[in-house]
Amino acid sequence: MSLFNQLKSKIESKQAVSGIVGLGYVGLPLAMEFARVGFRTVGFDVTVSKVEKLNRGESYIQDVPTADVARHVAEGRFSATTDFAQLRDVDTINICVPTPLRKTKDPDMSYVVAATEQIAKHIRPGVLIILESTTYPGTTDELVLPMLEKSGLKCGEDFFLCFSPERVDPGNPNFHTYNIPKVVGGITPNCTELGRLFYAQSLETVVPVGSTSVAEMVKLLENTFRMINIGLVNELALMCGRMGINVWEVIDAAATKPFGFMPFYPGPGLGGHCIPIDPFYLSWKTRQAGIEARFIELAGYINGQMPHFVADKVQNALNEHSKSVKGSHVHILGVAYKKNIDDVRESPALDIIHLLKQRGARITYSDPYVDDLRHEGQDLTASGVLEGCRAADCVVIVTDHKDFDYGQVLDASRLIVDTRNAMKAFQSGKIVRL
Ligand code: SAJ
Repeated sequence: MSLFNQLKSKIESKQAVSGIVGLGYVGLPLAMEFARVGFRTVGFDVTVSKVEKLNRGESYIQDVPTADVARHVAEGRFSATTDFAQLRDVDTINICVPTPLRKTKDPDMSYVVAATEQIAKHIRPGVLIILESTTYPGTTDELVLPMLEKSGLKCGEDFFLCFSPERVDPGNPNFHTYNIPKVVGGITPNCTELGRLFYAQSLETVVPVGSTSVAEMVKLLENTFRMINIGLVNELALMCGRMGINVWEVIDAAATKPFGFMPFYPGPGLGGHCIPIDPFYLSWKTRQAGIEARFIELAGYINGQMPHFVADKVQNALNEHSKSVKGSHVHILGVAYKKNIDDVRESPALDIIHLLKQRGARITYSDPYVDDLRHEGQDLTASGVLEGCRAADCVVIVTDHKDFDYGQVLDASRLIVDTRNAMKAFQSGKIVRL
């Protein structure tokens, strides 16, 4: 029986042992889905504390209940290890490691390379390998495949290689790993078929595509689409600000169009570990091909200008109250990169705080999800919301968490710069809107 048919029957009978490299917000939920349907699953990570926590049956990922980890560990269906030699014992391997940007906005492939090196070291015939980390089109074919074939094994016959973009949306109450359609593309049709079959055992919808590059490009289109449309409405906010038009009213009214329109909203800038990052994987690659990704560059510039625009708004608002930024107390409401989560990665709040400090303001902040802000040179501890609002010369709403009582904020504040339209229910001369 061919290696393809051997692996096919192992997957169909759920006898295949699944391996997940990288146990973060993508890898751990995926491991739980495979374990849930009966695959023996082994998680691989370089962080000892994560491995120890998981083997104690504890979760450290917001969307993965500890009870799930505990059950799968107790029933012997899931375990974690830092010993990559155990890759020899698994039949499928999902690579779910970070793909950040360097300061130069070039892709940092070091995590993917390190994971692939480990896999190449322990690869054996009959294994299915799937890269899930968001990356530029061509990565699987040009970077991962050659590293694996150095073993002498032939892709499509001895081992099988696919790309499948991760679409995890942390904190999303409706969409979870099992019910988010899964795109998968292989180096060969056999690879694609095994990838499709494997995911189909545990995920509701699988979308096979013709190649790894198509699958890589799908994810970049999805997130570049968001980044560019956010850039569009941010530029609209700048225009409307100059023309004295309420951009929020414009967007809400446009959103009544039942077709052909999708609302995006202006904001203080673009945060997170996906949207500000992924499009630059595409523009980096197209530049290698001699094509300038002008939309991405322009949207990146506009989104990057928003923190400066907010700092100017604060300066002008204080000026209207005969106060300079220098020496004023500014209280920031919300420092996470988007509402109702605790993640501050790439948060525009960090830029806004830096810019206002540069102009001499004294900064305090409140964020129910972020107790301490020790990021990118900041060293701040959260203070009480109303205490901060009462004491401040100007309050800036940067992240519109649901937990804030905006009526109380209005009563307690002298002046509010609202970058999220969080105060849309109120009319007051104290409010300066984006
Ligand atoms: N933002 C705006 N205006 C908008 C939407 C977002 O300024 O209209 C800002 C947010 O405040 C944040 C940044 O953009 O700072 C990114 O926000 P996001 O809503 O895109 O959230 P992310 O970064 O968590 O994006 C993830 C992505 N998921 C994956 O890559 C798998 C994205 O594809 C999802 O569409 C998005 O979640 C989502 O819908 O929540």
